[in-house]
Amino acid sequence: MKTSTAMPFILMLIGVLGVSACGGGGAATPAASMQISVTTLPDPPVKGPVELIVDVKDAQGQPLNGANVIVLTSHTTMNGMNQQGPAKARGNGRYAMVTDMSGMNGQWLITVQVSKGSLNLAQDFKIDVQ
Ligand SMILES: [Cu+2]
Repeated sequence: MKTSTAMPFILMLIGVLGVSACGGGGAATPAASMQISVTTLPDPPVKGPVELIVDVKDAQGQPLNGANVIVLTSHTTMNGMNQQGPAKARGNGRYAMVTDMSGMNGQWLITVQVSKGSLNLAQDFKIDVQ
């Protein structure tokens, strides 16, 4: 049957497109020099303004202050929904930004880029907005 051969190809195509749409975050090489974690407010995230809270620790597990933190958000189920902005330092290794997810439920790809001096790390997170 034609449908049984066409379907895997279509799925593969979607996969390829999805990867290329999110390609911005791959520049930095992962290193054990930092630990990045992301939480949301509210948790779990719901449609509307969502605060993305980034906690950064250094290799010794201590809060990393004074870093440059950029957050890229991408609505994985839509094209052209990419946003990027700096997260503001809150102290104690915490950085945060508010992003607008009004009417945009589903899966979001959150790429966090942290740099300080020679340290540079980008990490992807996925959140499901309800
Ligand atoms: Cu969207």
